[in-house]
Amino acid sequence: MAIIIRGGTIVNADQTIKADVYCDEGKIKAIGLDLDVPSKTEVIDASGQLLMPGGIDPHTHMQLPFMGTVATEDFFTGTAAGLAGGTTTIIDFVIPNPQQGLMDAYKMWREWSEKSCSNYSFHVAVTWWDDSVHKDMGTLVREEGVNSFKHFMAYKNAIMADDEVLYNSFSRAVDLGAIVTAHAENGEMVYQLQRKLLEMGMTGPEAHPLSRPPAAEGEAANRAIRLAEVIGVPLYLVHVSTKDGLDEIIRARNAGQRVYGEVLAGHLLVDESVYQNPDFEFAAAHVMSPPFRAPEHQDALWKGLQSGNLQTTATDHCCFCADQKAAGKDDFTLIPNGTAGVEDRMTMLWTHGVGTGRLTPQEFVAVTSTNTAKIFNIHPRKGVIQVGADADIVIWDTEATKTISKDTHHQNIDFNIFEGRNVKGLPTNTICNGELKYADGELRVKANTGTYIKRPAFPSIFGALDKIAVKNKPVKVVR
Ligand code: DUC
Ligand code: ZN
Ligand code: ZN
Repeated sequence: MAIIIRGGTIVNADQTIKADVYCDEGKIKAIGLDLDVPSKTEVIDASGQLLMPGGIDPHTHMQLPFMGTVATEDFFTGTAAGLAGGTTTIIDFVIPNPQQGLMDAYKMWREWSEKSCSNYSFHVAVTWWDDSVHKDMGTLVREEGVNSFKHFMAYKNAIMADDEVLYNSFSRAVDLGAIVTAHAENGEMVYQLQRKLLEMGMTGPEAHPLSRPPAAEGEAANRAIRLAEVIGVPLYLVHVSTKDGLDEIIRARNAGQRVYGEVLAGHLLVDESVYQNPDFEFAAAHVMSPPFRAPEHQDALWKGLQSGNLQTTATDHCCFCADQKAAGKDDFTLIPNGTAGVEDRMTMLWTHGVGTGRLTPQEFVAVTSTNTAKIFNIHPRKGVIQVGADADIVIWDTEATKTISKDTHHQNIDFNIFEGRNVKGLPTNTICNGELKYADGELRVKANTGTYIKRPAFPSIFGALDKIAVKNKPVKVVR
């Protein structure tokens, strides 16, 4: 059914205007004051509220098989929880096991994700290399709308990509017009530190951050950036958690390199003291990689977001419950890594970003939606409220408050890293592809109603990059 949203103020990343929005057939069809619409149109009164582009979380892991178990949040419950928090699109990850074909893994994830109830898309991880991977990357870009490839520089003996894989994959991506992304932690350093800490008898979750020091991120960020520089491929670093990683991004951006950085709501708002908690369940519930950090890193991350050196916010939503975390009771390296947040990202960013004056409402829209849409080439279909865009809209009550809790959240996990936090600024209605999917505290969702979003390759960017790469072309000296 067509919807008209009346009385609200539209906040896009580039302008704020008071206007009604008419949506039909999944699209925004008209914007203006006192619009005339067909009589059967559903009317939503948004007086006194903001209308913002639906949130895009570029980093989730629904039902991920990982570390001997499977994440509890599936594509239905996870996309529903996202909608309850104002997020209308997730970009999840296909992660092939080493030696598993990329297309095989991609098909598996597409099957699992059919139960989604919002928009969803996939980055595909390159975890190993041979000719079939080279070929499958081409098929994914040309036929399946995958324009981003992920590289785990950590998780040695599992999904870690070494420099050879990184080099091959980055080179293939640049030829295809795709962007590369990386989880930047030096996997060898982490592995050796884990062994050493265990030998020292440090078996609890307090050892987790010690095994993944900021230098591990700084080194890997620099390595990925330098490889991308030489190859000429745009690079997106996921979950930047340290000043060390951020400084590498700033250096590269100042040198004119196309490098982007993502920050997690969790890294901005939870600090490393959680690992000192004497309660194993509490500390283990916070085990994710990279770990939560000391406050000086959090300050740097906020500044990175404010300055535009970090462009996007995400969650790395990856749910493991207490019984799963218990696998690492006697060995912290066996605690499944992951924490939740897809439902809370927008309100936590609003409360601590806009509510504190760090971000303007327009900047909030940029870092929760628009920038991600642009970086991953789905703008202006997504990330903006304008005629012709998909009707993904969150209606936002800046005065609404709640206290976050695992007892009331929609996420399928028995813990919330933001438990007890008071937030101000919440979605009252979430419209996804023109359908009202969340209204006044109630989800109105059905499984298998989501939309897979294809993301085209970047021809124009690569024209420019080719020209830059020419600079590095060898010139044979004639003797
Ligand atoms: N980090 C996590 O904490 N979980 C999933 C994968 C990752 O890189
Ligand atoms: Zn990661
Ligand atoms: Zn992740």
